[in-house]
Amino acid sequence: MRIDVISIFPEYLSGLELSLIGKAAKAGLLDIRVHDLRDWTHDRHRTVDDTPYGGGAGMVMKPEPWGEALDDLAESYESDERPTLIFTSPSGEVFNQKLAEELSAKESIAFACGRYEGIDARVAKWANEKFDVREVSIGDYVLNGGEVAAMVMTEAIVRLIPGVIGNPQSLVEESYSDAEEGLLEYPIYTKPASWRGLDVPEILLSGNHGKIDRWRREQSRMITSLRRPELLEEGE
Ligand code: 6GU
Repeated sequence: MRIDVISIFPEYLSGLELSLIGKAAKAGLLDIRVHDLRDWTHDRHRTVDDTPYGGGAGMVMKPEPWGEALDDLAESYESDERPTLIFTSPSGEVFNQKLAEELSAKESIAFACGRYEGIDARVAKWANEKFDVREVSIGDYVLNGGEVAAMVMTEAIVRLIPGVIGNPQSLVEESYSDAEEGLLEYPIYTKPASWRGLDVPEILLSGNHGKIDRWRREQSRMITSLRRPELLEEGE
């Protein structure tokens, strides 16, 4: 999979070279390319923003650098599949595991990281010609820019690519997975069986896997109903 990120803070994305994602890149499973939007400006100050038409607080990202950057990006693909272009935005559809799964099957994804009050709305409209465009948020709160959001989505997507995670069974048994009926994960324990006066639930030491499975499912339902009751309704 190829992932491109366009940002005015490319250094922000250096975290993607670490850990599991960095390893996947070194193993050739992943090709991550980070670009500085200012490389597509032509003025001395490398200007990327301007005041909003209609008034209001804050600045808006100018369309011209984005247009040129996305032109060059669109030209650079070798694959025939239409690349997916994600505009990060607190007003987008909310990212979740289902979207992560869908995106993990793509050949090429690109992130356009907005800053300030956002990118001139014509950019996303124009980009539809060459990309499958989506506007995506990572949750109901406001960040200063899309860089951290792009990293969050990249991590959630990349770990689903076959071969990135050593033991694929761990993907099956986690929160939000189909096998767990989209519920939150049950509590887990390791040795010692007794620690600071707290004991591991006895059933987990019983060796009875039918009972253990039932106990875990019950725990999942309980935790989900307490923390995320809306997930129980979705699964039914
Ligand atoms: Cl994707 N961008 C920004 N700026 N804020 C956010 C977000 C994205 N998702 C949640 N808040």
